[in-house]
Amino acid sequence: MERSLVLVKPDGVQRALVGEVVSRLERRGLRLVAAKFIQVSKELAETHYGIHKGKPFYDGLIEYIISAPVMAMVWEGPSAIAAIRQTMGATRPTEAAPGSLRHDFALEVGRNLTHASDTPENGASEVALWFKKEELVDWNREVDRWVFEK
Ligand code: IDP
Ligand code: MG
Repeated sequence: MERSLVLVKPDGVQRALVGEVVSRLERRGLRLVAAKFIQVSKELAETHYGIHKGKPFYDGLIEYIISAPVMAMVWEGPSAIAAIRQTMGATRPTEAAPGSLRHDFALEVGRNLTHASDTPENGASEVALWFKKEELVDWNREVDRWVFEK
């Protein structure tokens, strides 16, 4: 079972797309583990996007992510990393597959609505960065055996 941090970024919140993102992940069969609606601090933004420091878009990216509240979530499932990134679509909305969120709702890379972890290892470390252990809910979803093979 893999876990991913998922963010509905400020543009997604402002455009009232939180429900759309949650709905698509729920319908996919992924399981919600944690959620909180927060104003991101500059410190958290810089730690989260540390890998992009020095790139031309870095300053704008930090400004973007702290410009308004975000919906931060943890979702899990088998192959959750690949599944969620597929549901989000490619980083550049004009390259995102038709039917993906970024295809259906976005135009520009700097306003691409969501974040999802890119590897299981980064998923684990991003979940630990954004959530306290006690915020992660361990629950039994009755439908799991009809969604997960094992
Ligand atoms: P990802 O969000 O699909 O994993 P990354 O390459 O990790 O994409 O980049 C992180 C975020 O930085 C992107 O989602 C996007 O918001 C922003 N970003 C990436 N490349 C550019 C760019 O060329 N211009 C502006 N923003 C960018
Ligand atoms: Mg990334």
